[in-house]
Amino acid sequence: MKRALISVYDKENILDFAKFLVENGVEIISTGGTYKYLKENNIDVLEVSSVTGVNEMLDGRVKTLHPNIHGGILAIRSNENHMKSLKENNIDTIDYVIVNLYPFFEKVNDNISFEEKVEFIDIGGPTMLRSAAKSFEDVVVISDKKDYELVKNELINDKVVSYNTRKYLASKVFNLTSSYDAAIANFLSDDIEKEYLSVSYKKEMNLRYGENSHQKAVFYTDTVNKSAMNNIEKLNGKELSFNNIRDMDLAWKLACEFEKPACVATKHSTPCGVAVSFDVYSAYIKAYTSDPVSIFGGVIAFNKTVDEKTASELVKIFLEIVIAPDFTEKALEVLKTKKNLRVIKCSVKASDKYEYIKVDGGILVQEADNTIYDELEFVTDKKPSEKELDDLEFAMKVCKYVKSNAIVIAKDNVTLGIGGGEVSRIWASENAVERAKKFNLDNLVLASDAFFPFSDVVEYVAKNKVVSIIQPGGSIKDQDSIDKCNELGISMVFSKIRHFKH
Ligand code: 93A
Repeated sequence: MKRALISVYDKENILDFAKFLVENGVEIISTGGTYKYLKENNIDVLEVSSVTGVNEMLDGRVKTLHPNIHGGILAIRSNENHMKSLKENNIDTIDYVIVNLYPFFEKVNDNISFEEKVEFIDIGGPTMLRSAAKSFEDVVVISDKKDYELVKNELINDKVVSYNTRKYLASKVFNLTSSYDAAIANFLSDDIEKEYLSVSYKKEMNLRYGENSHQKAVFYTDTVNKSAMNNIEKLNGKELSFNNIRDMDLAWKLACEFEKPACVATKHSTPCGVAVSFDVYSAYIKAYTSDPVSIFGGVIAFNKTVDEKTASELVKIFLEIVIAPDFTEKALEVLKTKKNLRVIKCSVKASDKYEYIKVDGGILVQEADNTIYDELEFVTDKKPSEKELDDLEFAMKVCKYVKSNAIVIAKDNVTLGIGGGEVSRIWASENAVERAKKFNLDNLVLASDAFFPFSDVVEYVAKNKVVSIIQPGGSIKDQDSIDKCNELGISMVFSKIRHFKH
């Protein structure tokens, strides 16, 4: 007679599957809660304690951790010695192991005490799953309730569960238990310097393709840390693509840098127009006007609720995504007139602590760049005005999100020229200046993500209406740039924090 051990925290769909097994001559053994549930629903079931000869103990911490269980799972059926040992110890084989774990992934974020969270660390469940998965030659292991149907169908059609399916189910077990353990490791310590990197991500969705259409891609979300991209809700539009999620992530992070109403337009993971103003409408108009060309097909992020007036402007051009903390009902109605426009609500600020960057054969981990600067050093004869200081801070915030070498020229909390991704700082400056020139404005400010190795940038931008500069400083030739500012009568401040983005 075949035997199945069923121990499930989540009891959804188990009745139907257990009934099916019983009807097919399988004897069922279960742990306390599962036993009770099956019994109440008139399913023939034996209690685990009748197999182990020991009652559940330590408030359920020890239920199935017993040789009568693990011997019955782990014995290699084709190995005579194994089978002899089972016989000598009066142990019967277990052929199906159906377990779903204590919901640690869910509970770790709940508002419960540390000790209560610890109790949601399942020990017996993963142990049974791992035993059964190792024994996949002889044992069918189900760790996901979605697989009841798969196993049921094979049993109906072929009377047996195939080798490939058993192996697939075993691989699912180790995939689950490794991320389950990683989540526990993170919960106990999220120190990035520990011996192994424990990251626990669960598949959110398959994506149609990756950065390009010939690349397969999947979106995984963090099981432990619930930050921006696992708190998004799509209110309208086509499914999100790989590039959409990346662009949206950057746009959202930058929008989260501002307190006052802000609009961030991005293209290819690069800010192309950013503005802070007294309301979202005017922020959008300013961001749009600052570069009405690149925004086409772009991703727009707001840090405040989008209203109808703004929505009516947004639908005038082709956009991929609008992301905001919320939308008024009327705004949503307007945006929904564009059936492909992805409208995304994101209820939390970007707050990831770490950033992972893949290299061939490895992974680099660093703390996220969660600062702008702590204090400024005023290094020139001329000091920036209050208004210029405000613009310098604005420009540096944008600069942080532009690929290095990054130069941002701004005025009145609006970007006028963004030069990024250049291999020389002077070229980045030239790009920014060329764009800013179109507006024919003066009294511009400039931010640079890293120090100036020479005084050439100062000389060039001062001639092009820049009157105040913010840069981290730290070059051995800092004095040359300071002298040049003094000579040309402009101000410069050192932020002392570099914002490389490679
Ligand atoms: O507390 S445990 O770590 N110790 C065990 O021996 C054990 N055996 C099964 N947790 C254990 N389980 C888990 O109990 C299973 O993984 C399942 O999630 C749950 C089912 O308990 P019940 O049948 O009492 O509802």
